[in-house]
Amino acid sequence: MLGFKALIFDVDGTVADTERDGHRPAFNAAFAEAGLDWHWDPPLYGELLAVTGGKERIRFFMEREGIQLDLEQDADAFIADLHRRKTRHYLAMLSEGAIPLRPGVLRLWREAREAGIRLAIATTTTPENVAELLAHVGERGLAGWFDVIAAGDVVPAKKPAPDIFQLALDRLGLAPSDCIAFEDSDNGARAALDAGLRALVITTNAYTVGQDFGDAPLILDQLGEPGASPRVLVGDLGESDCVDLNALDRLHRQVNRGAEAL
Ligand code: XBP
Ligand code: MG
Repeated sequence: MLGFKALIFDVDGTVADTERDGHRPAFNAAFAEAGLDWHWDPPLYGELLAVTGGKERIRFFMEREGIQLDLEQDADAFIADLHRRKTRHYLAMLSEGAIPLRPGVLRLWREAREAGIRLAIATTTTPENVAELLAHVGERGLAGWFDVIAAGDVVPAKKPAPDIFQLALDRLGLAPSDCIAFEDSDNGARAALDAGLRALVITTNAYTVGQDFGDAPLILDQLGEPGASPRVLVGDLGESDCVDLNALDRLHRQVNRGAEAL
């Protein structure tokens, strides 16, 4: 009997490597379409990823570059328009199946579903981005596997605030100790841990490797597949050779037994 009831996944960088070759070119296409000479190359985008949320990231860029709008221009409206353009470009990329799921993600979702473990998403990106990604990764009806998709502007504060994970827990009707969270970044790890999700799995990517993931008990370079083991940076998988339900149950018991021992 597995000791946990739900898996809660971040999206960008966790279930798919969306940032460098997805969101970033979509931002640049929006800037060009709006007649702006802004260009976010991969290193600059990596710095801007310190701020979650596309609209917040644009504002952060403008402030750090000292970009001033004309007096009659409303900054919120200007940013919202750029972000709508960006989302349109990003959705177009997703609709062409441009961005696959990371290794092990669909396998783990299938295993969880077969075992009666509930699935949820807690992400900073927009709900339509999540729906379009899930609709084009080769598994029909995938969005329907999720009991909860908590995404975007539905909470007052984005990651590293815990709000979106708290909303997912509320909508699941579960306690943090019933769940295991999956993230890729320092902001995401902070958000999950501050929501009480101590059973936290980090899968790093080129932008996040080396970041501070707090007390995350399991940090790897991917979830892996049977016969294609991930590189484990913190923690261990026990008898498993990839992140499967047995490895997750072991992690969940370790974290919660530790909590009981406190
Ligand atoms: C990552 C984010 C998002 C994306 C861009 O979200 O911070 O803002 O970078 O998407 P997460 P939007 O890791 O929580 O999935 O432009 O739609 O915000
Ligand atoms: Mg992420």
